[in-house]
Amino acid sequence: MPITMNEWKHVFKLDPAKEISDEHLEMICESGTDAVIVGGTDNVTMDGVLDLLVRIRRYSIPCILEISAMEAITPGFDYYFIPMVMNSTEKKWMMDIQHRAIKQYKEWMNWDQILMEGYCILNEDAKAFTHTNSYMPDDEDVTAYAYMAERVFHLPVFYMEYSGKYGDPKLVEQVKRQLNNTLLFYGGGIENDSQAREMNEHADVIVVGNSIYTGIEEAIKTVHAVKDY
Ligand code: 1GP
Repeated sequence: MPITMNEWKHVFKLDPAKEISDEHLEMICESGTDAVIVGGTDNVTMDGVLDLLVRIRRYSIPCILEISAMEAITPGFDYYFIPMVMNSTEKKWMMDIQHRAIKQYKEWMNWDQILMEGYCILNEDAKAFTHTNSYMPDDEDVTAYAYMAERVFHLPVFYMEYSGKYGDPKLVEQVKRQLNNTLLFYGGGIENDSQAREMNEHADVIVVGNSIYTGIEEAIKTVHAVKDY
């Protein structure tokens, strides 16, 4: 794992299928956040990914591609995150697409740059939830997935994904108690500094996505809410 990731607290996630102005992108990249992730579920194209990569590269911020579509993988990012959806009902999303990617690209894969994420998708209305045929786990299921992510699969990241919905801070706290080495990422519905602080109490890293597009000023404040200056 890249050493500095242990110190991260906040990342922004940009969707390559959505428009962002140069002005807003500059606000994101110069906000003091720890990294920018490029990732989305629908309409992720090579053009959209490359456009963001080139524009983010004007800044010194670490830039990560979260891989959701094989056809949109490109070199040039600092890191590549590969989700394994633990609460999918289909083995495909936990194992098979990763297997296919490794079979095809293993000669070119630099494992210093690649991190696997144990994903648990917790919003039934999220596109990723239906796309991956996930089921809604109860709290005990979720904590068991977190435990498995660390103890069975030794994954560097366990990601509680509420995409589009603010989640349950008590469950985030319970999940954190399962983890000693695996980092806990929380993403979903963070729109302001108090939500950012609440989730950051237990999650190692909070991910702010949608509010970049719906309320940039408030979204920027989430950085200062969780980072010490
Ligand atoms: C989405 O977890 C991220 O993958 C962030 O969620 O878009 O709801 O902020 P939001």
